[in-house]
Amino acid sequence: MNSRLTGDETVLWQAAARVLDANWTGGATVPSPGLYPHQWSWDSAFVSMGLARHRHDRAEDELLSLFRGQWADGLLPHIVFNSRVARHAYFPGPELWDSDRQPGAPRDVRTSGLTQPPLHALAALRLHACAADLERSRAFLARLYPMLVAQHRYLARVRDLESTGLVAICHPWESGLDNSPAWDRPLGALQLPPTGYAPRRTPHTLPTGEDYDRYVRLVTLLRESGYHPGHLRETHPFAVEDPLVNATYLASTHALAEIARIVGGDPVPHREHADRVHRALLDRLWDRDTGCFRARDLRDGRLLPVVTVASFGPLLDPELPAPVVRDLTDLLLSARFAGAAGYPVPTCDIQAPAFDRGGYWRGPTWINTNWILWYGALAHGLPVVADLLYGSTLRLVRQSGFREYFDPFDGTGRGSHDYSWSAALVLDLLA
Ligand code: 9YW
Repeated sequence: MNSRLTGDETVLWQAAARVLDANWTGGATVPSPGLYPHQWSWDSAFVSMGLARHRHDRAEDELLSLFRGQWADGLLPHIVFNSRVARHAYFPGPELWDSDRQPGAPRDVRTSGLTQPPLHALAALRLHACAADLERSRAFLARLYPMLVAQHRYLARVRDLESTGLVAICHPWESGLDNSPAWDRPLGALQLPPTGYAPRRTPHTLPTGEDYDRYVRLVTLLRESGYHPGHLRETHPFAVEDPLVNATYLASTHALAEIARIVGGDPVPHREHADRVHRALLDRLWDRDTGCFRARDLRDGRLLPVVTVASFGPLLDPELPAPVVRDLTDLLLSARFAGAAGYPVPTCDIQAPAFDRGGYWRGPTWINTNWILWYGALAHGLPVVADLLYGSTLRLVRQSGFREYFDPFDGTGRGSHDYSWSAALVLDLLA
C-alpha cells in the first residue's frame, strides 16, 4: 500500500483489496461473483493493474490464466469459461460458441469466439513498471511477449478488414460497451430469421428481447462460418472500426514495442505499426466537422452518428495532435459529457436522444472508461482534466461502493456489487 495515503484513502484501499481477494478464484478473478462467474478479457487487463498494487504474483497469474484461452491463430477470447461453474450460472455459456469444435481453439479450456479491447500489453507493461523484483518481472514479460505478439498479429491479419491499419469489431460485445447506442444503426440493419431466439436473462437492465436475438444471430453466423477470416472480411453483417477499441490497440502496440525492448526483442516493427494505426485513426475516425472521433461502419462506409465515451478513447494515443486534444477536451468538459457536476463522464452524450441514465452502456458512468480518460489526460499533460476525473471517480466509489456502474447525475450505484474492475482501478488510481 502507498504509505502517503490519508486515513480515508487507506480505508478505501483496504475495501478495494478485499473485493479483489473475494473475487479471486485461485488462478484468476471473476468480474462479479454472482453475475459474471468466468474470466473476461478486458476485465482481466484492468484487474491485473489493480492486483499489481496489492498482490503482484496474482496480477501475473491473472494474465497468464486468460492467455490459456488463446486460439492457435492468436485470437484472445473475450470469455474463458470456468468448467467448475454450473451450466445455468451464466448465459451465454460455452455451448453458444462451440469452441471445442474449432480446430484452432485450446483443448483444455472452453472459450468464446470473440475478442474485447486489447489492453493486455499496456497492462503487462504497467505491471512491470511497479514490480519490486525486476528480474522476475522481466522473466514474466519474456514469457508473455510471444502471446501478446500473437494476439496483435491476429488483430492485424484477421481484423484489419480493409487493410487500413485499424481493426474491426464483428459484434457489439467486442467493444466492451455491449449495448452502446453507437451500435443501434448497424444492429437495426441486421436481418433476423423468422423465429427469434430470446434466452432468459436474469439481471436488471441488461439488454433483452430483440436486441438479444440480434446479438445471438451474429454469434450464430460467426460460429457457423467456423470463425473464418473470409467470412469476417466478405459477408459478416456487423463490421465496425471503433475509436476506443483502436485506441487500446494503439496504446498496447506502443507497450509491445517497449516490452520487446525489455525482453531483447525488436521494437521497430511494433513502432512502425503504431505509427500506421495512429495515422489511420485520424484519417478514418476523426470527424473534423463535429470535432470528435466516431465509429465507422464498414458495411456502408459511413461514420456512426451517436457520440459516446468511446469518442475520447484516442486520448490514449500519445501522438494525438494538440488541436485534436483541444477539441476532445472541450467536448469532454461541455454540458454534453460533464452535465453532472461532480460525477465522472457518462457513457453517452447526455444530449443524444438515445441517452438513458439507467441503461447500462447507454448513459451510466463506468469506472473503467473514466480510468482510460484519466490515463490519457495524464499522458497529454492535462492535469486539470486528470484531477477532475480522479476526484470524481473516487467520490463515486466513496458514495456508492465498487458497483458495476453508476447513475451519472446522482452517483447511485447500479448493477452488480463488488465489481472487480471498479475495485482494481481504484487501487491503481490511489497507488
Ligand atoms: C456479459 C464482464 C463483462 C464486461 C463487459 C460488460 C459486461 C456482460 O460484463 O458484459 O454478459 O458479457 O458489458 O464489458 O467485460 O464484466
